Amino acid sequence: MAIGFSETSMMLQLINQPAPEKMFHDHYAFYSSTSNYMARHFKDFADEVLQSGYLTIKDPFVLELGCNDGIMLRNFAEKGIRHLGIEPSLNVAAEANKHGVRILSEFFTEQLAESIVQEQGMVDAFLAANVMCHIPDIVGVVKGIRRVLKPTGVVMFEDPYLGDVVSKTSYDQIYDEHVFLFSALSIQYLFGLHGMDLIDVLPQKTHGGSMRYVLAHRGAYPVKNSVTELIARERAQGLDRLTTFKTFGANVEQSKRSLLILLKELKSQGKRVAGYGATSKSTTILNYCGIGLDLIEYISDTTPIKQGKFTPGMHIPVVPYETFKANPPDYAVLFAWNHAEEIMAKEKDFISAGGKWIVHVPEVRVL
Ligand code: JHZ
Repeated sequence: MAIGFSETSMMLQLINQPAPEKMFHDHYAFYSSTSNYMARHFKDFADEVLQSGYLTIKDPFVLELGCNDGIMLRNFAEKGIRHLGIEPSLNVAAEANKHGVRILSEFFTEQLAESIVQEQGMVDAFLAANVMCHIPDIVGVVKGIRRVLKPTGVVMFEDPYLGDVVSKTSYDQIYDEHVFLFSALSIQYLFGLHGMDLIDVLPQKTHGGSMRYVLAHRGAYPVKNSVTELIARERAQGLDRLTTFKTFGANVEQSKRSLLILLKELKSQGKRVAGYGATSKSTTILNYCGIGLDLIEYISDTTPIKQGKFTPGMHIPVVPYETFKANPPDYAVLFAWNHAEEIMAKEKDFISAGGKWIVHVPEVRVL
């Protein structure tokens, strides 16, 4: 897997982009609701949309792209607000449906936007979380948004933030589903080409550092200072220059070396090491660093659909959480490092029994 950067669009992206049908189908492995923190986050996101002042007071219509198991839209459904979730992965969409969420199981395109407008009208808010960066035909999506969004409507979407990936060397955010890693610079450029303004930016703690972007049709709303300030910070960080990503590449190699030295040292001391959280991110670390069963004996994960399977490429068994509880290792690599707070609070027994955590962000260390 290789990434490329354009100094014109200021976009960082995968060179080879996988077909969406290969990633999003009827046995999609990630259920958004596996973390309590994320459930709270999306309830807050829904409340912020409702209180934002951007929605029409009479019968607002909210659309969410890639609504997964309905973790956000259920908050609108419960309040009787007109909504629609677009979710091509049938298994997670079925879960959303159980929570009273209205679903269309298709990929979002300009044509689909047209039929939504014809059949259900234009939307006040177009929402997405950890979805926009997954879509190779991002231009098709932006064109669809332009069609479906009311003249006074807003787009609010969030994704892992490139500024955090660079500053924390969290290279595990680069994997097949993450076709792009966005910044305010690249989003402003992309939507600007299609007559839309970036009007606000709101940093989020989720996924190890995310950014929520707020966009509207050109001139519909004033651009907030937050945008001007973040763009200036991004230029200062060098997110508009190729050299920054060359340095990032060198930091990634250093991170790989440190992790391998640590794991091999623990192995030579006869310590047992397992992984915690069979995240998408872990696939990048395992394959890039060449970490297999010789260094990690299993990875524990609470998601039933992942259990009993093997990690892509390195074939480490993914086991139920109960295995971790019954047979804890000496060291656990925290592949779900973005959920550290929630996990540390839950795993006090592991620590008091002498267990230790290994994290690789922002640098490799034992906690
Ligand atoms: P988590 C996924 O990435 C895939 P991942 C996707 N491409 C994306 O963009 C983001 O999410 C949004 C487990 N777990 O959130 C559950 C425990 O076992 O870091 C999950 O499998 N115990 C859509 O996979 C995994 O860890 C726990 O206590 O990198 C966490 O995955 C907790 C809290 C989680 O996202």
